[in-house]
Amino acid sequence: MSEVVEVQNFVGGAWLPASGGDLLDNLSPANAAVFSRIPRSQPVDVASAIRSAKQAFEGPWAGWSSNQRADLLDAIADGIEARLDEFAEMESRDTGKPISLARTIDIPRAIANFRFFAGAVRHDETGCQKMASAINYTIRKPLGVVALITPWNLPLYLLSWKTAPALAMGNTIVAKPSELTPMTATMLAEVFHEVGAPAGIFNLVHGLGSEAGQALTEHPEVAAVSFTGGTSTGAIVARSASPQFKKVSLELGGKNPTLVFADCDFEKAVEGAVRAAFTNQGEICLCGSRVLVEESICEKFTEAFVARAKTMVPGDPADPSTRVGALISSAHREKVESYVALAKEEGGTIACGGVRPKLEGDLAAGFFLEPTVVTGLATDCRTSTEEIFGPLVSIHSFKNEEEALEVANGVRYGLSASVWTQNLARAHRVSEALDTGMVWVNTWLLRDLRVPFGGVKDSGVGREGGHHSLEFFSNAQNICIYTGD
Ligand code: TXE
Repeated sequence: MSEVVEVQNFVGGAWLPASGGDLLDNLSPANAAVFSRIPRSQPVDVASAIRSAKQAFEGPWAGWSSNQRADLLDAIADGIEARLDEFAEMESRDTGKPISLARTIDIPRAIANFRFFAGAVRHDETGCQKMASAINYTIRKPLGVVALITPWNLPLYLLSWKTAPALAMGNTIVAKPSELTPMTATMLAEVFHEVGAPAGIFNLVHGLGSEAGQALTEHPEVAAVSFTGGTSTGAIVARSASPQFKKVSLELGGKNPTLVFADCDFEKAVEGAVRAAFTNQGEICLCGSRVLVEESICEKFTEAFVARAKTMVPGDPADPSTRVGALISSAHREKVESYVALAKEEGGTIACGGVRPKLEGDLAAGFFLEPTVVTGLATDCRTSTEEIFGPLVSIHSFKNEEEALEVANGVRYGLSASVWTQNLARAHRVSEALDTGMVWVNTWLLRDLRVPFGGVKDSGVGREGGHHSLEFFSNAQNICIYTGD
């Protein structure tokens, strides 16, 4: 048995337990074993982290130039990179995701986020509007203390996506990672400590969403809340932050369609649709969980899709050859399984998966579920329209473009979509008609960090990425100077 690690909060540059001393168990999804304990922070702990962040905001940090802040972000990136394997192993252990994914996507992307925003703020510019008798120019000012609340599916990736632009613009941070995946956030705090970052610019408070998270969003000294998580939690966050007119960015759920037209490159479309469905066990808000296929190729496509899904056998996340790992928790696996049962009640056929794989040894206790494909469902039933956030997709056929769009847009979510066609005019037409914040054509999850990231409808409010993030984490101030008639 490996030792259970006790993690602490990082406040004002020091490691501290929660004031009441209460701890929460943190499990490894691959074997259900407790491997760390985290502070169950209370509002008083959150208040003390906010105080530290406020002091840091008003201290020497306020005088740092954007170049100095960019240098710090680069040093953080270097610090993570120097421990890349350790970060990847921890992320895989904490989330149940395959180590190959953590090593090639999650951690490299976290490093890239710090480097990207270092570059972005170094090259940031402002405009000047000249009038006959005056000149206007705009400066951007930091907001103050910002709250970053992040989920369990891409822990370091999403925390770094918010931390880097927040610091780049001169804010100070109180971060609350998901209580289910506290480890790489703690390692990030270690890196801040190692590189000698000013105390209090990055504070980390562990605990439950309803306690520590809620206290953070409600606190009057928090100027902005950047939240990624479930749609219903997003509504709670908006309710507590809005009365105080805090800036709020909400990146929420999705039920993203993959639209496959008969004129697609068939092999590439199958491969892309399977990747969109099951990457990270389907636990990414961008996953394509509804596959809509043109009638004339639907049967052939479904056969190929199912054949490929069957090759995605869940296995030990620590094994470099594993492509599908464990779900985040027992409760989450039960939620996904409840949709397997619901799909059957709603008249669907389970074409593959839907059951727990049989794994040996410790892994037998892990939260694994086989990639699941459901056919024969109505497009408006609950399974076809609600966010499941796991390895379960439904395949539906459509007759024409109009029907495809009606189904694609017929849900409360509007985060992303992917379109598979070789007809250029259709690619443009369909993309524009989709009610989503992002569309991929003949690809999926190809990301340029400059482009706007975010959704419409119940998928959220606001955009992250490039200058969108820099604008969110700052207030514009226009200065108009009278130059004479
Ligand atoms: O997320 P929560 P959960 C979806 C997915 C999943 C569902 C629930 O469908 O099944 O959400 O997952 C903190 N005030 N996504 O319950 O609750 C919480 O501690 C302030 C989509 O794990 O949204 C955590 O740090 N904070 C998604 C963060 O919010 C609160 C990723 C997210 O947790 C809080 C994850 C409160 N009252 C789940 N309550 C995506 N869009 O990528 C909780 N939190």
